[in-house]
Amino acid sequence: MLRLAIQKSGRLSEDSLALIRECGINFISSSYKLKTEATNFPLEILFLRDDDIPGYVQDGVADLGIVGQNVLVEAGFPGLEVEALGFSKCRLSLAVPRADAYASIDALQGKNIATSYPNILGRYLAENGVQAHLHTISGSVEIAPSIGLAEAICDIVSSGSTLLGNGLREVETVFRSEAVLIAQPNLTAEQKDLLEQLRFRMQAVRRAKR
Ligand code: PRT
Ligand code: ZN
Repeated sequence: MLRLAIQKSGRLSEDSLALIRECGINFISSSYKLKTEATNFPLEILFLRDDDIPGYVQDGVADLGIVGQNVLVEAGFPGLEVEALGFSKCRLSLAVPRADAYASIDALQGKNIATSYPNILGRYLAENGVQAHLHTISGSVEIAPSIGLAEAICDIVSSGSTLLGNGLREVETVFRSEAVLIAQPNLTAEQKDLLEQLRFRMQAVRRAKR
C-alpha cells in the first residue's frame, strides 16, 4: 500500500486528481473527505494543505506527495523529488514598483523585500552579493510596496497580471517551478515497486499529451 498526499483545494488539486485518474486509478472523492482509497490500485490518497506535504513525506506519514518545487525547496527537502510532472509551471520573481529605477540587482542593496520564500530568496541574494532585509509574510505579498512595508517583493508569478495590477515590474527570475512527485526516503521494496509502476504510467500519460 502507498499513501499519496495531494493538495486539498488550490492550484494543484485539479491537475493532481486528473493525473491519478489518467493513470487508470479509480477512486471516489468528495470535497469534505480528507482521505480516500483507490479501488483498483493499492493507493490511499490524503488531501492536505500543500505546505504540509513535504514534511509529511519526509517523516514518512505519507509515502508520496504532489507539490510545487517552490514549496518543496523552500521547505528544505529538494532530495525527495522523483518525477517532474509538467503542470503548475510558474516562477518565483523579484519585482519593484514600476516607476522605480532598477539597473541591476545591486539596486536591492539594503532594501526591504517582502516574500513568502525567505530561504530560496536568501540563497539567491547571497549568491549575488546582495544584503537586504527580508520580511516574511504568508500572503498578499504584492501589496507590500504600496503600504510601505517593503521596497521590493519576491513572489510566484505565472501570467504577470497580479504584478501589473499592483503597479509592479518583474526584474529578476529567482527560481523556476513545476509540480513534482516526491517520495519518502524509506520505502519498502514492495512500495518501491509500486512507485515504479506509478511513474511508468505517469510518464506514459505525459508522452501521450505531447
Ligand atoms: O491552501 P494551500 O496552502 O494548500 O494552497 P496555497 O494557497 O498555498 O497554494 P496555491 O493553490 O495558490 O498554489 C499551489 C501551487 O501552485 C504553488 O505552490 C505553485 O507551485 C503553483 N502555482 C502556479 C502558483 C501560481 N501558478 C500562481 N500564479 N501559485 C500561486 N500563484 C499566485 C501568486 O502567488 C500570485 O499571487 O498567483 C498570483 C500570480 O499569478 P499571475 O497569473 O497574476 O502572475
Ligand atoms: Zn500553501
